[in-house]
Amino acid sequence: MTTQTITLNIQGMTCGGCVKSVTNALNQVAGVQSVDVSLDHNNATISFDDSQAQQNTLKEAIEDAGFDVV
Ligand code: 9UX
Repeated sequence: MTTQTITLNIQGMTCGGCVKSVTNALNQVAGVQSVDVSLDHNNATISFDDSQAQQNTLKEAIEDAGFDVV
């Protein structure tokens, strides 16, 4: 297994509750090892096992939580 770290830019987060929603959504994806969501930077930095998750899986989890990945 290989750990990959990516940063995705997110549109639509306006408060700490949004940060929590995105963080929870990402943590529920199989293979995700760590999540750091920033309201100031409008992004999420995610480390994941690339045999279990893909960039697109992570993007979809964020979108399902109600936010846009840009
Ligand atoms: Mo804050 Mo975000 O009250 O969906 S949680 S705006």
